[in-house]
Amino acid sequence: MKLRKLVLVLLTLTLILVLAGCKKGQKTTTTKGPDTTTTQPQQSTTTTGQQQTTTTRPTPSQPTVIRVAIWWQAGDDPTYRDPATGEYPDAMPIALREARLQALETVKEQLNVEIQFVQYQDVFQEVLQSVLANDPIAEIVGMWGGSQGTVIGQNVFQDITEFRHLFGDEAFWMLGSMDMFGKTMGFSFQPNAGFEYWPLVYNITMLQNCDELVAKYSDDDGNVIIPAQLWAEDRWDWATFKDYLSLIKACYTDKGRTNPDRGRLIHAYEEDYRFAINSLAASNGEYVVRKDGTLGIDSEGFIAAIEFVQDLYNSGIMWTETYDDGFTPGWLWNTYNFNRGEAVFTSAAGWLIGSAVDALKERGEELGIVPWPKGPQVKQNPELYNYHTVYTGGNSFAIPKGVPKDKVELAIKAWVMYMSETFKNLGHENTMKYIESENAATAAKYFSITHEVYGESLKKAYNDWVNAMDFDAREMMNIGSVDEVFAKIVAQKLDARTTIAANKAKYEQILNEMRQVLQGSEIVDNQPPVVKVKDGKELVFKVGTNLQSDVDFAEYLEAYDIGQDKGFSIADVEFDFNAIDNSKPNNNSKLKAKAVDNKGNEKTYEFTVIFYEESDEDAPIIELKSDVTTPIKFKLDYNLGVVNWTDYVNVYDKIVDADGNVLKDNEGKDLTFDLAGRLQANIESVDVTTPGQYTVVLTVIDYAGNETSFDLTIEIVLPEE
Ligand SMILES: [Ca+2]
Ligand SMILES: [Ca+2]
Repeated sequence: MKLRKLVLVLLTLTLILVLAGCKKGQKTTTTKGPDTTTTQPQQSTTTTGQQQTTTTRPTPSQPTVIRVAIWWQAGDDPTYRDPATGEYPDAMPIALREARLQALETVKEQLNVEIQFVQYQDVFQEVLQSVLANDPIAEIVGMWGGSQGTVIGQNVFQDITEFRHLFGDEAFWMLGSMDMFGKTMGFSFQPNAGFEYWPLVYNITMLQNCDELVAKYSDDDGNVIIPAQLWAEDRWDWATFKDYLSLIKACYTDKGRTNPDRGRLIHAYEEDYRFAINSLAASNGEYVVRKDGTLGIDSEGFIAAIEFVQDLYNSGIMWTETYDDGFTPGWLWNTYNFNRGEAVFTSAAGWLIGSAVDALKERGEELGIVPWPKGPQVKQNPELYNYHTVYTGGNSFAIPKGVPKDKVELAIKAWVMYMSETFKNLGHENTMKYIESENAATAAKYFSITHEVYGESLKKAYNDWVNAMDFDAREMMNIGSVDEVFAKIVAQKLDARTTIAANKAKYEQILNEMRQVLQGSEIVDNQPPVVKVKDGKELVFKVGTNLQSDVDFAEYLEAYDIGQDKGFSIADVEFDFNAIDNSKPNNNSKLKAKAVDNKGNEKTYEFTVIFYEESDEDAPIIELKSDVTTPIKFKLDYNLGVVNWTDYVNVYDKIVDADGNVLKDNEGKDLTFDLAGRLQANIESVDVTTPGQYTVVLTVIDYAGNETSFDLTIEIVLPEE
């Protein structure tokens, strides 16, 4: 215990020193200015005959490198090439790559900045570790939607409020998606397009086939008036929505009409009510987390949205499929049902809209969209209550602490220029025109925007929906679980007001903690330590080895903390040997290792341990996979060094006991050790620059030391074109 305390004191001291170092480092760099590289005249010497001329002309200084860390280099880095073929991957459309490459050139010419993309493995670990070491992984860090909360909670990013002006007219769209507690914690990855949150959609054909609806909502020619038209006429509000749905219920559900495929009752509105509540609260001008960082779920307007959903649900207008717990909607199930024609309305998962269109088209039906109906608050007081579409931020960028001010400025300028140049290179006058054209393309792709009666209204509906997106920090503040409270209120018919009041404190606490973290300067370690097998080591032991007494795990495993527990080592790991069986050869023993850092971050790792019989004399097996035919073809100049040869062969050893008998499983099949990780390949004889057949010699040694080789025939071929 005393030792533990001493370690803590030492750690704290180290931390103070590190933090002091950070500050000092930052200051020094700031004073130095952005670029300490001096401009040197370039000398070029030309020899012409007997005469020697020396010309001196100034050249620009070395470009400043701005690194952008991302999670998917193949899709976002235009300079990325496949390590095997050296070619550009298919992940990025050719036109986009060219536009981006050209934009990179423009940034270099105009700002003398070279943008470099780096791919991280684990954003939760790497930003924290690198910022603590005062050596951030990049000047700009990209994060996918949903990942931000954990990283923001580490307080590793800078507030870039003072740089907002740099975004200007061309990059206005980047701002707003990471505004929290009055700070600008980051900016958007790409403009809102497509379907960021789940939109309200409906089956136009099923509306047309509903006489009750046509009787009340039809034009002079007797055509049903679709919701997009009602929206365009500013008639689409909660009361109309309910009235409209109840007429659909009357002609489908109440008459017991079923869909042809599964014979299931058709519902007017199948819904994951968690999404409906969020969307209807937004269409009533409310937020889960307001702009000022306060919680909005107990506001009158929010409660009204929950009660409205309860009303729709209790009156049988809305229906949902739930998981076994009886209250959690089955995530995508309502969208699937809608696609099968079992519902007339739903809010569809954004990524399933394409499949919805296809499914409806197959039955000769048509998909419609409409913004969420206006709530009473928004109708009465539009100045005070902002009608909007829920937007939880999507993918975004942030700037880590430790990047000096001048470099932050340069990084933002360079990125803004890179993005707007890319849009221009794609043939758009400016970013606004690009966004308009993207939205027009989306509307045209999914909806009948050329329909002579309601085409225009569908176009407007999609545009109004996508353009009304407004950031709600609920996801980034880690309080997305409030959805489960909403679900319970609806499914279990609870009182909205009292249930929200009873649950409010815990969400407020999460928000307050986040607020305190972001208001302070301290970096927060929210990551558990890592325990992993050392490079080149395997947890492989002879039968009978006692792991507890005979094995020094420091030889096999490494352990370190992600974050501030610098003293954490393998000695701090708690092992659990209960799932170890050393009595016979096997590959299903499990070693559990619990690691807790000095901040209480905890993680339990599980490693598979192998026990083998040392008397095994049977050679291991390398065999061609059943679907592989030789020679295996590789293109000229292919980098064979990156080939995973186990894609082509199975590599294993039969598990034998002390008597040499192969062990079998319950079904009588041979038990085997997977030796894929031990496969060696000798490619020395292959000349990838010359077409022809070659032999790659594959070798593996089993745990007892028996060796097997396999000659794999490959062929180097000319590219087809
Ligand atoms: Ca930690
Ligand atoms: Ca063997």
